Amino acid sequence: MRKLLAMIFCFTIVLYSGCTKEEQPVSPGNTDDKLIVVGFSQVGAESEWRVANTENIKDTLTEENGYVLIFDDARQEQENQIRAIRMFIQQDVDYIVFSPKVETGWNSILLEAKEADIPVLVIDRYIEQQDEELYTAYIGSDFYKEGETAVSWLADFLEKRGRKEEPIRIVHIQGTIGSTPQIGRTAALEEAIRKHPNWELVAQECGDFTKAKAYEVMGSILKQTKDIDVVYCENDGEALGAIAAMEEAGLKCDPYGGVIVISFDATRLGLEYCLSGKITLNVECNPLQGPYVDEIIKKLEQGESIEPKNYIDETYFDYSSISREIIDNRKY
Ligand code: GZL
Repeated sequence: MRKLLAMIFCFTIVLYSGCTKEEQPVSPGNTDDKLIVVGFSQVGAESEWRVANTENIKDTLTEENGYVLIFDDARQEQENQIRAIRMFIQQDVDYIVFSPKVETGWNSILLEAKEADIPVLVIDRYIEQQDEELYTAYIGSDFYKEGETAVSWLADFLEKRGRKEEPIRIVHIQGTIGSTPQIGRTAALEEAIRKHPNWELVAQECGDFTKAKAYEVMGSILKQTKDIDVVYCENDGEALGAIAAMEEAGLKCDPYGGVIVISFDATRLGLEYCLSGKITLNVECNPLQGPYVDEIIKKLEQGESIEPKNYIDETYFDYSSISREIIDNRKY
């Protein structure tokens, strides 16, 4: 008898993997609630931030919490995300959740999801919106505000050190071109450079949110000039790559007369660099979006109204405010 039960149980587990929502058995424990089937298309695994974002979604959309999660890693290719979303539509999932690698190129596939009557939740990055309402809700960060936080802090820091009028030579390492965080964080810096005539952009290159690419482009920049006051990196991975390249070239990265490094994400690794002073300012970008997704789906399941745009609260840390205790208590 136990063997027969074990076989039935294994067969049930196999059913979970590829069947549609109609075939979903009820969740163990509550006999009347069907599990909510969610297809999640993730950009990739390019940074510590992305890994934390993925882990948080997986830790939230669990079977115990009433879900079957179908996960796809697009490995940084938009085509893979479009293919995954089409697969979710064919599997007739209950919801589609995705973080769009870039803002454009989604209208056609999201129209297919709309025609299949499958609600889409956009997380993390944003999509360029045409006339149709192609998604149900957005959960993420205000990236321009993150950039504004960084440049306002920098202006204040320089003024306090009597460098308000001094020439400030800035290297800018951008994230994935066309992604919402790159667009917002870049716009804030470029606006600040327009406002501060003594701030000069000596180089602007794409680091694609990775340590390896940032190390490579920073190395090329250093062959042209080492007369650099600030390096503005659009995530922690880029900051680590740029710092490695600068230290190899004999430059010091610190707020005490060295190169001022600004970063975004405030991952635990990035904050370790902040504690050492190698990163002077780290603006938080919160990847813990799973609970927001769970709350919105549960509201939709109950027919309750939801906010179409949901921004996550964020803060910043600098070389003087960061501490071992803060880092040890961080969730990512
Ligand atoms: C921001 C997120 C960015 C992070 C990077 O919400 O899209 O992508 O800042 C990640 O670390 O690669």
